[in-house]
Amino acid sequence: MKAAELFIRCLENEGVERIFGIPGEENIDVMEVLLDSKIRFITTRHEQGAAFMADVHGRLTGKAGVCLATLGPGATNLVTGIADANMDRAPVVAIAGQVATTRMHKESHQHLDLVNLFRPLSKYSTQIREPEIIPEIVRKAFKQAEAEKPGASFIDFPENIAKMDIDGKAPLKVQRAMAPVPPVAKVKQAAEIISVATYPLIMVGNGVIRAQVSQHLVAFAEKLNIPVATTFMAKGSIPFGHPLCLGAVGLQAHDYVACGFDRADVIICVGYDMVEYHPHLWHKEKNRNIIHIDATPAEVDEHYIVAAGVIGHIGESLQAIAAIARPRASFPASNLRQTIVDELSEHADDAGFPLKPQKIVWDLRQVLAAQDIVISDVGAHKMWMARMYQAEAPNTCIISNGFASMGIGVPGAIAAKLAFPDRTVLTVTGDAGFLMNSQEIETALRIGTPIVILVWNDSQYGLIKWHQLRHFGRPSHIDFNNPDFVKYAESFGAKGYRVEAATELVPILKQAIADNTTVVIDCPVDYSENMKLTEKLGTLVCPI
Ligand SMILES: Cc1ncc(C[n+]2csc(CCOP(=O)(O)OP(=O)(O)O)c2C)c(N)n1
Ligand SMILES: [Mg+2]
Repeated sequence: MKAAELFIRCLENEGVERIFGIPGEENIDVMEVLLDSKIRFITTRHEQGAAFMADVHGRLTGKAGVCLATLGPGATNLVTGIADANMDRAPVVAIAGQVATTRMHKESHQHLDLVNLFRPLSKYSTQIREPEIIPEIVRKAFKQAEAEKPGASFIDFPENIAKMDIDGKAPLKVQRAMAPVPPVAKVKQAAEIISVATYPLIMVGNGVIRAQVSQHLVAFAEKLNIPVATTFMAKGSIPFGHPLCLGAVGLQAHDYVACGFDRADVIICVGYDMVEYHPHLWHKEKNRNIIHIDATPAEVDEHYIVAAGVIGHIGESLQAIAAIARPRASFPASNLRQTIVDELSEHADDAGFPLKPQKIVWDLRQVLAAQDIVISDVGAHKMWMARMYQAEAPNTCIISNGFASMGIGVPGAIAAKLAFPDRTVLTVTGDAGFLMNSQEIETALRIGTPIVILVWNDSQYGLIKWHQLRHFGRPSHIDFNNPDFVKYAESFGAKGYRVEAATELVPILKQAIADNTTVVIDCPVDYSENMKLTEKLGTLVCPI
């Protein structure tokens, strides 16, 4: 068989159902073999779109998303999405074409050293130099991408190798390592610290969602009566409606939930990863007892010196500690939770126009069902979504907060809809982030994935303005003009709606979902609320 065919057989063996990408000259053999494969190729309109689709597929399913590009410029266009996946711990395998091995030693048309380019953006970056190593390379790429902590693998496939004949080789057996049972001594140590704590607090990171151990987390918190805060990327790991849930931490300001950290003497970090929320932001004083419960040892940081590290299967660690730790008699954070809950509905009936961020988030929650999926893009809208969107189940509010790249929203929503066709999928995006990958509207329409794109329109890089006002009191170079988003949507053959009064958002959202096609909603937003929030939090009196 041809090496390109062996390569595709190996991808099939990994359970790959779809590849996102753009064909090129240097991967024509792979594209040809794909015609006879059950793997579906999703042709995108930019390689960055393909990389973000693979990224979101990976984080939603735990199985590596796959994207493909040609050499040189095709591969460089993958970079941002792959870096996002890698730093957000989403499993992805990226594949690029490459020039023939016979012209790599000299200056040569479109040749770029891709293995080195992708090295800092991935866990594993390699080139196929001989056809017989294809089964090992593909297996290793998937194994590395999917193992804790997940991330990106990159494979560079030179065109002359893809054409070679290869006999006697077959895909390798797929094996996944299991997280080990946590050591008893460490479980005991953690349980003792928790038993004598006066105010323990649990902080959950995305690792809990990846390990699919939310039910163990909730049981642990309930058994020991300890309040739970989540990072942006762990939203939904405990249902917001749960009385022990304190919502999400991550705003670089002293938010209500930070009051819990002020009071805490023991902070139990579960599946926590410091790329999500740096410890100096919640542990300046370096005087709390930190318990690290995760699949991998803690990263070194002067603000994250652990009192006990319990390494192994997170669910088993939680069960084992809960079985022997002394439960707390009362839950001291009930006032705090009430304050957080009350704030969410403060603007539920606000008639102001443009719409307040709080009102948009509230209306969205009223319209979407518990299992529906929201993908947030990156900007001020993300901060409001992270802070105020009530996620009731894991992986229902996707926020990139490791690499935090703009442009994930539209392609991410397409990948989510492909993975979960029975759920409504909506992206909340800024007007800037939207235009970074809005070309994928054409992809969504062509492949028939209905998604709703809710654009928060402020004609500005809103988050940057917010930072500038906080630091210097005046904005610098953040204005731009937008196209008419309704006409823009219509020009693709999608639907477009413009919100012209606060009361219109809910009916438009309902209509957009019922339309069952790709829909763009242009929603003007009042970001004067950003600095009001900063001022409010600046003078915050903790309700505990
Ligand atoms: C690819 C990329 N470029 C730049 C940034 C820095 N950045 C973060 S938010 C932001 C502004 C986002 O503007 P918009 O999409 O309109 O959202 P808004 O803040 O207005 O809600 C910028 C420039 C980034 N995170 N990612
Ligand atoms: Mg904006």
